[in-house]
Amino acid sequence: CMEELSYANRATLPNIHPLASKLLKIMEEKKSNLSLSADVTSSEELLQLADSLGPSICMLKTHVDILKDYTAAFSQKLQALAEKHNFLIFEDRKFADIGNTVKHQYEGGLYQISSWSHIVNAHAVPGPGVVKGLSAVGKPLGRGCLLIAQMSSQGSLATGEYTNAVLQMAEEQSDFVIGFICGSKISKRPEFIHMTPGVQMQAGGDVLGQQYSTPEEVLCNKGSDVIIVGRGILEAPDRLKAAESYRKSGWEAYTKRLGQ
Ligand code: 6AU
Repeated sequence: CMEELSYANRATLPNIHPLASKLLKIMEEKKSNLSLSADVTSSEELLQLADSLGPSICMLKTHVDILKDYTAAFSQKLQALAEKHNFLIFEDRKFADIGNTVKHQYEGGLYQISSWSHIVNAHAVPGPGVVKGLSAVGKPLGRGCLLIAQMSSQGSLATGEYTNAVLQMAEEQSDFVIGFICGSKISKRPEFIHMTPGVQMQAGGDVLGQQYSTPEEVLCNKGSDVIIVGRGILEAPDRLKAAESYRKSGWEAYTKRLGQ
């Protein structure tokens, strides 16, 4: 565990992206570095989750393309809940095409993601054009993007030189890129937010290659900022109780890292 700037201090850095600043302030206010990965297939269930777990989280991550009943009205209701409980929405779309195509995928189609999601993510495989395309749509709306620098799954190819190239790409477009999906802290720039999926109370994995680390390991030892938790909460007998216990573990690990 190493000493460093608090979330609150990072929120006021002169070069911080306004959306990154907003997220860091929410984290400090709610004492939460927990993002719920709301991987359910019914809109009603997702809205119920957002309303009941909203007070415990700093961000709600969606995969809207797994909903069997998505409507524009759903996205409006989700935005209202984000306002009510003060969390950001992150659509985990993992854009990975040429700039011109991702522009359409981000703005248009059935989901019109840019109209309701504060944050999206992208693979760096296509090169900087993927970020340029997303930025053309999202920047005027005050949106932000996370680049996938590492993955939690077994055998991931996003390692080493690839991860370094992602870092470079983020630095070159820091007016839209606010941070990374990664397993550990990879950038020294405190303006970037590190977010880590593959988190459960017990290390382990699933049968399809997912690999889990604990909140303590991710936030304290690996130096990441946000834990993204799906099944650790969704499969618990009491989801609210589970979310609160991840929030508490996450906050304790963070304060330990700060040396408080
Ligand atoms: O906690 P889980 O395993 O139930 O869910 C993890 C969530 C899923 C994945 O699509 C996502 O996190 N994810 C991502 C993201 C957020 O981009 C990257 C990655 O490397 N691993 C991963 O699990 O919704």
